[in-house]
Amino acid sequence: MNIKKIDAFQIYDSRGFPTVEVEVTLDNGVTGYGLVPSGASTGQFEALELRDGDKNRFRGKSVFKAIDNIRKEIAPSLIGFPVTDMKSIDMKLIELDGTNNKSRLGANATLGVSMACARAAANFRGVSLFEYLGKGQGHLLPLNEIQILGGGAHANWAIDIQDFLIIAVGAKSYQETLEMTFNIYHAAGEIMRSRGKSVGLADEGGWWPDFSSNEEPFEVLLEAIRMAGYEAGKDIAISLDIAASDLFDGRVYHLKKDGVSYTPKEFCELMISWCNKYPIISIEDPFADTDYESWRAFTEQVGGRVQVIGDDLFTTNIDRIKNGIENRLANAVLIKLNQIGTVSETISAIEMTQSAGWLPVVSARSGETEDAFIAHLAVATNAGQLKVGSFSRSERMVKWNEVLRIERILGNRANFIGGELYRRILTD
Ligand code: 2PG
Ligand code: MG
Repeated sequence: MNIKKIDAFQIYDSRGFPTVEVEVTLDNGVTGYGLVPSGASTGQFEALELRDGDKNRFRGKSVFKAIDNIRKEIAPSLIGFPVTDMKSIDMKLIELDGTNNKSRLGANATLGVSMACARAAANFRGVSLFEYLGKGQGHLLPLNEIQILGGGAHANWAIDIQDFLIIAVGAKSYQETLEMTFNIYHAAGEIMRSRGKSVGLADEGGWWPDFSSNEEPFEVLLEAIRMAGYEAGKDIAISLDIAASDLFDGRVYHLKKDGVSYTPKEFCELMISWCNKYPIISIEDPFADTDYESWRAFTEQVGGRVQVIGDDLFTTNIDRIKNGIENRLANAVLIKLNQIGTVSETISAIEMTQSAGWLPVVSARSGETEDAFIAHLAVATNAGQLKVGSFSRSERMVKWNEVLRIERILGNRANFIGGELYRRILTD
């Protein structure tokens, strides 16, 4: 079944910023769409998100050039292509762009087309997207990593650390992870309100804190876990995204809220001390994407008991992941479609991560849409983990809810192993 038409439009993401919607139509009239997300704490090695930069329109953020590239360059080259040949479609997009970071056509252009083609192909086959992407092999429901408190670039630097998240390691089912999260999210909200610390919601739906230090959130989290009736470390573990590239000036790490700067060695010691002091199961981007030495030292010391995730470090790029595996920089990889710009390359990144015995975490961006593509991607690849931000706001909930629908479709083929997953990497 061949592609008949590809069209693109400017729509708006969860921050109200312009983004790309693509619609693909097949010869038989079947269609598929793809909506492109957008990050705020973006890594310097990510594929390029093309924005117009015209200060007179949408503060420079419109995406009309990317849309033009889809209409004028990508569409004419892909019309007539068999839609189920995902690899060739994505190869064609890479070749058409011709750069190593999608900077000519824009990763927002290539990704929108790649996602829309995948969805049109699934629709043509009459199967769910996860079944199409996973060739019928995807059955593992993800353990969720859910933000309770937001900070960093997502909350105007109310605190320096970007995400305080929880993982329901004791949950017996996917549904139970949501129930446990619900209980803790609302307990945390109550605590914040009663202490006069809540000023609203951060970009990903977590509570926007008014804290006086970067460690105060740990207390609130631990109290919320207790108040909700769970045991920290057993039922619920803490997870952090430090997003440390944003804290590093090339020489030292700054925690402005605490008024302290740390050399890489000192910052590594601080991260290790947090892992010793709090029930942390997972930590993402504890160091800048150039500070390999700290990554290696940290992973060597705590990698046997803590999941160490590279986000800005790897940017879903197989060359960077390969380097990370060879140099033992981490033991897990954050996976974001728009960091690399096609669905096939994203799946290759997941496969490379898994074949090294590492864990992938499929992730949303802080600027999200109503597209639940990543819920399908997580199940399709048996990735085992999904990170979407918090437990509020529909651009987040649509992903958690989509996994519930996938669970119903899978029926008794669905599998959930919860915290057991970490046995694959944590040996201590
Ligand atoms: C991250 C993401 C999602 P952003 O750092 O992991 O939380 O943020 O999309 O802003 O890069
Ligand atoms: Mg991150």
